[in-house]
Amino acid sequence: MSIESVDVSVTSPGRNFVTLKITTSDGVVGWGDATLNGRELAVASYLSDHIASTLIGRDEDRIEDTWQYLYRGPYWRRGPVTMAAIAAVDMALWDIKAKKAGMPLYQLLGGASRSGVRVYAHASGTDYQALANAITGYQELGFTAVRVQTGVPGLGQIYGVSAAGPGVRYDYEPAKRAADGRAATAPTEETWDTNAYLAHMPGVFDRIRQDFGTDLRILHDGHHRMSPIEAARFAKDIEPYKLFWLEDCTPGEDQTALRLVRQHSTTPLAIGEVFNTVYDYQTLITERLIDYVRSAVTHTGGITAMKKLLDFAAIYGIRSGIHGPTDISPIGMAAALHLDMAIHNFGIQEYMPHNEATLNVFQTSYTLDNGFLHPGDEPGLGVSLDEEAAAGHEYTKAYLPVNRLIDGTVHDW
Ligand code: KDG
Ligand code: MG
Repeated sequence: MSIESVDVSVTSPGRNFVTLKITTSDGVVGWGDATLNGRELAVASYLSDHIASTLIGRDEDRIEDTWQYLYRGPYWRRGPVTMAAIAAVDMALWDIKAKKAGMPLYQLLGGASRSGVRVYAHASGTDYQALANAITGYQELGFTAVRVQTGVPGLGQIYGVSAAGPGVRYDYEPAKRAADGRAATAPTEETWDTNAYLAHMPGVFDRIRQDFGTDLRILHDGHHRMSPIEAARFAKDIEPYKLFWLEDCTPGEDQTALRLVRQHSTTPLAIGEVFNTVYDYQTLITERLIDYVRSAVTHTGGITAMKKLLDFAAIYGIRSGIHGPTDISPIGMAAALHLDMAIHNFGIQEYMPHNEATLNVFQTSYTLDNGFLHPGDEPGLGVSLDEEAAAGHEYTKAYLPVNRLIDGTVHDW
């Protein structure tokens, strides 16, 4: 049998998603996620203009060979656009293989290493009380781990904080359309002050520990905004609050920055949502500078590449913390859950539920039970796209925000 057709679709049920559909000559369909937030059409073009025709007639079972063909073959390697495109093909081929085997994908990856996947939810609030309400709401739903982000006095809208009213925040979405819901023409801009942030956050963690005790797993995302020495001091300052992890404390491309943070603190570190290959982690893993790998299956070359990356991390005692915001489609989320189930060095999985419109377009079979997700036992990934429903949501350009310091200097967002 062979690959008969390769179709790319872009749909926007509240936010944009790029989906790849591969159909074999005997009619088996595989789905892949190629969504790259704010740069969706670049990946869609890479897939439809450069990759699709090269796949027709290939043996769908040769997943490793196809991965190498797409990675080494074109000479130009790595980067988020290329690796998201490869990831989508890889997911679709694993989906097909598992469907042909009549098994959920995690069985092909070695079978279940656990009964469910512990997830962390996103709690945020513009002030402490709103944040505390959100944490309580998640606890009432059975979650045992929350990522906490809160407003900083003196700053307006900042990364990770939902502007919605009190209660559980399921709705944080950083990619912005225009105010009237139509296509944006440029990113919104936010203002940032690292000093104010560093002064404010330790007190927030202190209050959370006082109010919620020691059992709650607390995660926090620095979103690449600190210099190495600022991050080292911050990680040391928050040590008493025993975070599950501090994520992305420094800019991702500077691997050796984390040496300094490590020298000064035992706060566990997570990084990698903007990484695309194992090479982005080479120093971090071999020098044991991190505790959690944060890559998205969608942005790091798919299941084939992620399995190798996580096995490499396992040798150094480093665990998984796969990226799972709403800009990973339900297909990418399912791919993460199958890996999470199968690998030994699972740490935690990020979970930001998709909105109703998205879940009307993608049929999912994963289930949430008391803070644990399970990918379900349907053959394959267990997710598909309703193409008719998807066609009703036209692509609408949206951008991630740009961040500036108070004096106007462009800073990492
Ligand atoms: O597209 C960017 C988002 O996925 C990212 O900002 C979310 O940092 C993020 C996280 O940890 O989920
Ligand atoms: Mg993050």
